[in-house]
Amino acid sequence: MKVYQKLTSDTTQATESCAEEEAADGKPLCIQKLSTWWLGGGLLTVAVLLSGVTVWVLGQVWWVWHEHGTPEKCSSVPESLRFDCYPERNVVVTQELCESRGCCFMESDRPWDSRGGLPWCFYSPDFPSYALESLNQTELGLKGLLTRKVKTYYPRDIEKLQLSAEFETDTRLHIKITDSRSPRYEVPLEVPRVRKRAENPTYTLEFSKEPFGLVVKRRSSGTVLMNTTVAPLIFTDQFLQISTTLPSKFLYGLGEHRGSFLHSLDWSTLTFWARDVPPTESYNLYGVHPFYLVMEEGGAAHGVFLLNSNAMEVALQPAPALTWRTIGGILDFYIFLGPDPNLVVQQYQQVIGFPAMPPFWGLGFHLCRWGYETSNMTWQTVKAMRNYRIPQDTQWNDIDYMEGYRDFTVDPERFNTLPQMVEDLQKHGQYYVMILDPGISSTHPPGSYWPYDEGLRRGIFINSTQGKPLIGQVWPGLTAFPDFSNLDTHQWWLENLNLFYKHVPFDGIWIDMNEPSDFMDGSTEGCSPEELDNPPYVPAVLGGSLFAKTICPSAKQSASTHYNLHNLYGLMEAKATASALIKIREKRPFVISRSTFPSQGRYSGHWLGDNRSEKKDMYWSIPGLLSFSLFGIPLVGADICGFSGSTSEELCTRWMQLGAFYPFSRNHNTQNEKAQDPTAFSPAARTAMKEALLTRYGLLPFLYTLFHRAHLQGDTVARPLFFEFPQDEATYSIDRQFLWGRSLLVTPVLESGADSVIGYFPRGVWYDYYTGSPVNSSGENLKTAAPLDHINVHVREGTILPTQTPGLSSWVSSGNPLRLIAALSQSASAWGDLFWDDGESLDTFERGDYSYLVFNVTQNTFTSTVLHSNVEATYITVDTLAVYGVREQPKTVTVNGKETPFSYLENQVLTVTALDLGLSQGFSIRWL
Ligand code: MIG
Repeated sequence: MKVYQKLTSDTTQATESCAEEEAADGKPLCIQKLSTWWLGGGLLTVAVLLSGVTVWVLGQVWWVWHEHGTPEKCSSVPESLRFDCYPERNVVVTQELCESRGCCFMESDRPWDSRGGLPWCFYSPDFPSYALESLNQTELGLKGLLTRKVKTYYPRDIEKLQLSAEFETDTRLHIKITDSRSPRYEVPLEVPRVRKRAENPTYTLEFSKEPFGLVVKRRSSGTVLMNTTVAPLIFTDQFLQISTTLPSKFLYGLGEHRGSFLHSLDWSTLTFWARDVPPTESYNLYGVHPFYLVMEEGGAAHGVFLLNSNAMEVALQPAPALTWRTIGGILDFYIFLGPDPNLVVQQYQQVIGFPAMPPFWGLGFHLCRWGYETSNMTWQTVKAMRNYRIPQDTQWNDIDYMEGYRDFTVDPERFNTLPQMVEDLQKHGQYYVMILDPGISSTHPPGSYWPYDEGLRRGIFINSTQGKPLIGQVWPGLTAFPDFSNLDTHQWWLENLNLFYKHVPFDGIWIDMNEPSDFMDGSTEGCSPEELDNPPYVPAVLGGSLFAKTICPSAKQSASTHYNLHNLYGLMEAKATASALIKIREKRPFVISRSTFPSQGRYSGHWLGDNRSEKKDMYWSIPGLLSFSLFGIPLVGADICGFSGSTSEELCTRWMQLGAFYPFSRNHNTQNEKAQDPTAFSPAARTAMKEALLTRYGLLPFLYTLFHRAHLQGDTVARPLFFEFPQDEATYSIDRQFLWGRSLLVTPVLESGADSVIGYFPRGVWYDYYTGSPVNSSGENLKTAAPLDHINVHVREGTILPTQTPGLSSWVSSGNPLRLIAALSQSASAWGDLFWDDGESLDTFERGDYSYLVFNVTQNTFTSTVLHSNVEATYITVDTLAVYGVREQPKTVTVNGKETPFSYLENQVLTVTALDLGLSQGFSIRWL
């Protein structure tokens, strides 16, 4: 009773007072025995707890409930703390069904529906759980044994579990719960090994012995980050469940889903199972990212990652609390203490891996569509873009280029000029990317389609339970699916790409349909009735079954069953594709993948899938970008102007402006819709789009530097405002604006018919990016002009941006002189940096083949300091310095001590031009 009351009155506080037992070495360890959860629930309840459970007792309990109404122990559980005991969606939960599970049934006037809602059937406080039998010190932490004496209502309870808690770093706690007797499937992710136990952990860990539970607190504030004592732990072979309270309602992450960036905790359930479907709220989508970030009171943040690749579900409720349900693998949690949200995301990426450094051209503008009927039609678009002098780095082709939609083929008639077009692109310093789908056509007579014949011969396809390649159906008709968990498959994929490259020397690869998508449910033969295809519990996935529009979970892959590997398909394909690109081109690979999983950023970027040409889809793209920033996949964007449906000139103009600030900027369209590339519109719209792209190209040195920082240490590129202003709660729900790094605030127009936009400006000075005019905000919503040819972008005080005269391709841009913009803080200082290299070689940072410069302003002096230098940076020069926020007109300006002409405008912008300073040497510019 004590426990429950305390939890209800303040869920952020710990349960009972902890005995403060310290382990021998003084490390945080506190074992407490929670007293019986409930003492006042009547004699029978006590009997249950004291004597262990017997069917007879449960029967009596049921009888009492039935005869005397709801026992107090049920009615005392406050609504927000009711943890769903009957999450099955295909059943109408009756009192009888509920009580057969030993749970509390209470109808409520709040409707319960298939997507969540207040559960009518929930755990009673004395629902049997595990007991912590022993706890021992290990080199890195603790190891314990959990036992369950009373079976649950799902088959195959694992009666003995091994618990390990490793204090990996001062800000990272690793908790793993698995079968203590036999190994279970674990995600094959290479995570860094830790050898030494953290010395000054910023967290404490406490346990409840029986029922078992753990409590993680932030040491400095005492905030309870996790408390799993609120509901029973369930660990059966195919149903694993653990619940925890959350210290606040500010919860982010948990993708891939469509919705606002800040999750609603009002009884919603998120499902995780890679699925090909146009993004829709509450559906499981293309990728799976079981990672969340929570903002605590006071501005600290923490994150939790569940390393598990099975179909899963996360139920959210207003307590605030969260329940993980997965149907396989183990419970393998990493908890990151930040305390700054930027640090949380960095710490997460220390586990999953930092993202790859993209080639410079990957940050240029990409143009694509489904439905270029011929290579000449594709080429025409490229020429039209050049003709109108609109920046474009990359031209893409969708499945149209293939013969019969077969991978590694080119339609010999419609796409006969493809090789010439690619050559032409490359001559112009532009690039070519084409799509590949994983499904390999299986219906061609032997000898007529090498990828299939050879795949069969090498045994690289996923097999059905019958031991033969599983056959599904995708674009080419019947197909087999390469098993990318097998390294032989990587070799076969490489050889196919190599052969294709000889004909079409592509620069990057777009991997689609890799959930994997199947137009059939399962296979030509359906799936088996067995428990892998039809597990005892099926999360609330779209279609109601695990094989809805994908291959059978029972299918066999070399690393494990598809049941375990499904969510990893896109990751493994991306890995094979990136490594093939490296071998073929010997340059940085460029891969964009639809399906993703943690650590994907190491191999690819991501686009947000089949959106629609509607303004709400334009809005959804921002929470999409921000979520993938959290997932360590900074190279992300949505189909600009919308994929399906038909765009309007106004929408497409606004979207091109917003899309110019997507880290991955691609306009893509479906087939049978009218063209939506910039050349398809009126001169006014076309010009506005071109201007937006020129702005992007001008900012490429800054964007590239942000990507370097992402690669180096996991900084985000497209960044939520609250990452920079964690003390300002007004920023916590903002997802209609975002930052680039710490410095640039993007406030797009997301409405139609607007000529102004209201955006939140955190406290401080923000300078108009284009003019340098200051906006002084007290931390408020401000209205700014936004005519159709303008997107609002503001520079944060105290930052320095390296920009460049934009060219029509990143290759041209990258040779142009720099314009440095210093936006002074109220104390007249500023800071910024520049990473520069050849833009395409492998591992330039790792090999030291780069330049890194730091820019500073203090005491009226701008200084450039070279921290690392190689030849690459010497070919560009600094032409201009613009200083925003110079309060008084200077009398003189000196460059390296020499007086120089300058201009000063009324809006407090000081400009010095024609500097012609090399980047390889430090310099200083002073105004007095
Ligand atoms: O079944 O390749 O999301 O971008 O244009 C549709 C055709 C397959 C889905 C991708 C979309 C692409 C389309 N593909």
